[in-house]
Formats: sequence, C-alpha cells, structure tokens
Amino acid sequence: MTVRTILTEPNKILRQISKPVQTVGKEEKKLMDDMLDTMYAANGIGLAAIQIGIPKRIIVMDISKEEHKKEPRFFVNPVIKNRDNLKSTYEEGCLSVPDQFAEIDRPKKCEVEYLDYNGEKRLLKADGLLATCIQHEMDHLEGILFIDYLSKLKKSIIIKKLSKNKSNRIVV
Ligand code: GNR
Ligand code: NI
Repeated sequence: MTVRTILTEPNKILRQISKPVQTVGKEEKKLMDDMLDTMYAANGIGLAAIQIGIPKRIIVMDISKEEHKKEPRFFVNPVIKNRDNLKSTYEEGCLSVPDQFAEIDRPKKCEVEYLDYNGEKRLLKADGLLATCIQHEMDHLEGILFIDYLSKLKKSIIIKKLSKNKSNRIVV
C-alpha cells in the first residue's frame, strides 16, 4: 500500500485516453490498493488511475461519510449502459484541479457495467452522488476534466490560477 503523487492540471498526461485492462491480476490489484490509499490520503471520494499517471481504465471510489465505515468500490473497464434524460447539478471538485469547484450538470442516474476487484462482471445502478462521481471518474478515462464543461473564460481563469500555484510551489 503506497500513497502516490496525484498529477494536477495543467498536465498533458491527464488528457490521455486510458486503455482497457486485459486481466485483473496481481499488478492491477496492487494498483487499486495504491489508488485507494492515495485517494483516502487526499480526502477524495474517487480516483482514476490516470490521476497517478497510469493510463488504465481503473477507478476507485468511496462515497461513505463515516471514517470507521469505509466502503471502497473498484471499477475496471467501466461502460455506461444507460443514462437518465433527467439531469442533476452538483458542485464538483477534482484532486487534479486543486481548490477549484464548479456546478456541473450530468445525468441524474446511470447504469454501469464493469469488472470488480476480483475481475467479476457487475452492474451498478447509480443515483445521486454515486452517479455524479462515477461519471466524473469515467470522464478521466477519456482525458476529460470537469473544467472542460465550463465557459472558455472560466476554464482559462482556473488554468491560469493552477499554473501560477504550480510555479510558486516550493519542491523539496
Ligand atoms: O473528491 C472528489 N470529490 C468530488 C466531488 C464532487 C464530484 C466529483 C468528485 S470526484 C473528486 C475526486 C476526483 O478528483 N476524482 O477524480
Ligand atoms: Ni477528478
């Protein structure tokens, strides 16, 4: 179990399209363990492998609120099977877009087919925060960030801020 570095925008790696996983083997399980550690350490509710620089179609999530009742979820090669016409708005943040938040509209419900930690095929019917989060994470697999849904002006202001913060950060 290792906490890895989360890449932040602007970084071209975050724009890569992630590749399907052939088998859920030892290497993939180790990656999922590390991703979970990294996500918890950063107080996030989701993380896609590309956020730690690995272009594989793997996502970890935990939307449980209580510290002592962890509910980790693992998604390998997720595919959206169905999405709601009804939209819901959620104030989104992203560990790769630190300290920036914006209201984003997405389908309220969706059904996702995926492989779990043990490589078994599953179907999840998601609603509310779960649906929002899985769609946010699946965007990462396509190199999409939530700021891509904002106006050009809002997006450029955010990217400018992030670039500035990056150049000011003291790296030891
Ligand atoms: O921790 C996170 N919180 C969050 C809040 C609203 C909508 C989506 C998210 S996902 C984010 C973690 C992250 O960046 N995952 O890619
Ligand atoms: Ni994100």
